[in-house]
Amino acid sequence: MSSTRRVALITGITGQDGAYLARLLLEKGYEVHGVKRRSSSFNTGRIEDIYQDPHVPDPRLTLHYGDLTDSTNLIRIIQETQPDEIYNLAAQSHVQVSFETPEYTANADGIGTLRILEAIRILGLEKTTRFYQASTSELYGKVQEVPQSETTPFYPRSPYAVAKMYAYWIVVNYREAYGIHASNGILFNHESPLRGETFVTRKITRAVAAIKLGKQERLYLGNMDAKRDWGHAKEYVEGMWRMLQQDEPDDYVLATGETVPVRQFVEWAFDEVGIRIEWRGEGIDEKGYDAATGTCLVEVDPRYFRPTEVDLLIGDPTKAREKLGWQHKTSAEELAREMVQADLVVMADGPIGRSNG
Ligand code: NDP
Ligand code: GDR
Repeated sequence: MSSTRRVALITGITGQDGAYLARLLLEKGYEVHGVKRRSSSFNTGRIEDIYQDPHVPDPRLTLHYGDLTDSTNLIRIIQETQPDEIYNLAAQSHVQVSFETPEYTANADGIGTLRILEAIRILGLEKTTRFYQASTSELYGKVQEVPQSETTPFYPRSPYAVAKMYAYWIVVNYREAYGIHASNGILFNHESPLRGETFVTRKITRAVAAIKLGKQERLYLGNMDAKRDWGHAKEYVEGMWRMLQQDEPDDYVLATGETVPVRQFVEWAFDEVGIRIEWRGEGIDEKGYDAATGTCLVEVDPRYFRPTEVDLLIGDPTKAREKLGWQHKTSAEELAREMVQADLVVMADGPIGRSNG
């Protein structure tokens, strides 16, 4: 192990952001360690191309079994790896699922963050290990003001967002109380071909690809009036890294500054495969038809409505632009088209897989 290499530890390395961040840090010359959960089937698909056999000498990427609900495990991993930077990306990250698993979500997303900060203290790494927390635009919840910035008040609207609110404030508190270089990235929605299959963008692009290939008949969605500020995950992980390179820790919004209704994302995705969607009906009776053939392709299913919804997110990334020199590049429309193209390849290859979300 080289002593000059910077060492990073990523929790949630098997997720969308973890996969992009691991690649970025390897490119920058870091020695990367990742925390991976034990699972009954392989869960390393997103990092397949950077995976290194543990038998190679002097590996640059090492995976450790772990879980954010297990303090002693986290302490041991941090002690063994002595990271210069920790990126806490692990979470039960699905908002709707958090209504069904509120206690687990609080444990992993809220207390899990505390466990890592405590591990830093217990091991005496307050002055040497920098910490990034994956905070979220879901903290804004019920609309208080637009666009939403670092000074906008929080009003979380789901067990997920409430758990992330605890995490946000414990990070601020440990920064102030113990001088830890700990920063919150308040990231607005970011997507990619690696996005989890049950988040709305990926659900749409997978369905569009499957419908185009004749493997699926219809796409069922919940609230299509919801508006999101969608950027590209690959660009957002660069912003995370930049936060930890600052002399002082701080909290930053990463966003595009543009907002798009779910319905519009659906239209772009179908357009990419040459289908123009025509909408008829309203509310739960709204349906999307192939304008050329009259076939119904999109339908509302109230099971995807949330007990409390976040209607409108639009971020103000001015601080990140001015202090970090960070800016998004990919528009939501470009993202939709890239994801459809990627899913056409994925879907052509095998079974479409089924999951609710
Ligand atoms: P994903 O759902 O794709 O990945 C989550 C990761 O966390 C996976 O590696 C998952 O493991 C792991 N994980 C879940 N629970 C635990 C646990 N108890 N212990 C250890 N690991 C666990 O999320 P994203 O990559 O999209 O998001 C990364 C982070 O950023 C999350 O914290 C999310 O809440 C937050 N965020 C995401 C935004 C987005 O738009 N993507 C926006 C703002 C914040 P496994 O692969 O085994 O499931
Ligand atoms: P979100 O993402 O809740 O913003 O959280 P998601 O893609 O799940 O929902 C976005 C919006 O689309 C509406 N919607 C549907 N959502 C899903 N999943 N499935 C559907 O069928 C559907 N139909 C309509 C939702 O109601 C919502 O308004 C994501 C996660 O990555 C969080 O971890 C992260 O913190 C936030 O983004 C920022």
